Amino acid sequence: MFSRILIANRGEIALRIIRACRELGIKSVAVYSEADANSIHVRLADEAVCIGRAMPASSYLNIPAIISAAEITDVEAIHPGYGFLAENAHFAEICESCQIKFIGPMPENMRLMGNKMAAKETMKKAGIPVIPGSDSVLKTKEDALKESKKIGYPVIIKASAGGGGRGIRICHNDVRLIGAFLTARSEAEAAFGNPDVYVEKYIEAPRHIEFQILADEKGNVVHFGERDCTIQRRHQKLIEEAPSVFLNEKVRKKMGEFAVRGARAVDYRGAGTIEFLLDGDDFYFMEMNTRIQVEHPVTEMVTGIDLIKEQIKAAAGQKLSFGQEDIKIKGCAMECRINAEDPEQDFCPSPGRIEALNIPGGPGIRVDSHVYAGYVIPPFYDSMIAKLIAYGRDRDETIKIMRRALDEFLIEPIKTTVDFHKKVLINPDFQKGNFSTHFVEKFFPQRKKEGR
Ligand code: MV4
Repeated sequence: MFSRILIANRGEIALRIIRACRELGIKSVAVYSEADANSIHVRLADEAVCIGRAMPASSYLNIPAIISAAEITDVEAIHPGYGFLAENAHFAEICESCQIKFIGPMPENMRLMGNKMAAKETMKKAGIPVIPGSDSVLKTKEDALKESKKIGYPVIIKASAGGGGRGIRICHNDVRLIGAFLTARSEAEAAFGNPDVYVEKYIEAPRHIEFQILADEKGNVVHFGERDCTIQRRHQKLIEEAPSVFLNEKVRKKMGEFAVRGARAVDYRGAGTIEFLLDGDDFYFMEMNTRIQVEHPVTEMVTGIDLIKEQIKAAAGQKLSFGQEDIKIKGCAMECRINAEDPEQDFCPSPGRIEALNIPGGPGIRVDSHVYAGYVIPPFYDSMIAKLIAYGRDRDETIKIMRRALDEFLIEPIKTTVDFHKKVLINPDFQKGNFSTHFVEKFFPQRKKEGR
C-alpha cells in the first residue's frame, strides 16, 4: 500500500481524498494555488505545496509544477480527483514515467473513451446496445445527408472528441442538417482540435442513467448499481439519485451486466462510470467517464462502500475485497449540488466571502464541502461549493430529509442553488418521477437578464 499520496486537486474532492488517505493510514500531500492558500484541504493534509498562481493553467493544470511537488515530497502516487487532469492521458503517462502511480485508468483507457466514435464502436463490438447512427465519422455534407436519411429525423450531430454535451447539434430536416454539420465541424476543430463529428438518432426525452464500476489490476470488475443524473441544466448535473425510479429489476440487471462487459472490453482499470441513455425500457451506451465522479457519494450511501478507499487500494495492486454478489443496494440516496450561482440571474456565478454559514446535519444527511464561515469563494474555479446528500429508506423519505436539510442550509450573503433545489423537490412531476433531461428547461425556463 502507498505511504504517501499527492492530491492533484482542490475543494471538496481534495478533502474527500484526504479523508480516505487518513483512514487508510496514508500520508496526504495537498497542492494549492495562491488563491487557495486558506483552503481547508491545505490545512488538513499532512503536507502542502504551493504550485502556482490562481489561474488553473498556472496551478492545477500545471503538470511540471505538480510533478515537481510530487518529487520534492517523495510521494508514491497521485490522485487526480475529477476535472483538471483527471482524464489527461499525457499526465498519466508522465506520472508513470516518473515511477509515480496515477490513481486512475491506464492512458489507453482514457484515450479510447475520449474518442466518442471509437468508444461507441468498441462497445458495439462487445455486444452493448449503442444509439443507432453512423458507423464512422462524417467527412462530407453528402455523408451527413445520406446517414441522416438512413437514420430518420430528428438526428443529433456529436463531436467525436467532445462529450458532456459539448459540440452537439440537433437537426429535424436536411436544410438544418447541412448548416449544423459544417458548424459542428468547425466548432469541434476550435474546441477540441479535432473536427470529426458523427450522427445518431435523436432520442427526444431520455433519462441519463449511469453505472459505477471498479476494476482491479487482476481482471476483477464489479458494478455498484446505477445513478440517475437526469436532472441537469445545460449538461451540468444538478441532482443525482440512486436507485433510479425508471429502472425495473430486469432492466437494471441487464444494464449492470453491460456496464461490466464494457469495462472488460477495454481492459479497464480503476473507478469509472458507464453512461446510458434510457428510452422507455430500451437503453443505449452513451459515454464512459474515466474518473471518479462528483456524484460518487450517492453510490457510497446506498452500497455502504467507500469508493475512494477502494479506488486507492485497487491502484496499489490489491485485489477487490468483494465480488458482485456482495454488493447490495439498500435505501435511496439523493445529492443536490450546491453551487455559488444565482438562479435568478441565469445561474451566473456568485463568488465572494461567506459571512454566515449553517451546514445541515442530523439523521440521513451527509455534506461534502470545503467551505467555512469567512471563506472567500474564488472566481477562478468551478462554482460548486458543497454536495448535500440525503439518505432514506425510500425515495419519499429521502425527499423529506433533503427538503429539511435545504431549509437548514444557510450560506450568506452569496447567492446559491439552495432555493432552486427546494423548488425542484416540491415539484409534483419530480416527486412522481415523471421527468426527462428536459425537466429543468421545462419547469425553470431561462430568465432573460435585466435590460435585455
Ligand atoms: C443524446 C441525446 C439524445 N439522443 N444522444 C448530452 C451530453 C452527452 N452526454 C450526450 N447527450 C445527449 N445525447 C442521442 N442520440 C440527449 C443528450 C442530452 C442529455 C443526455 C443526458 C443528460 C442530459 C442531457 C441533456 C441534453 C441532451
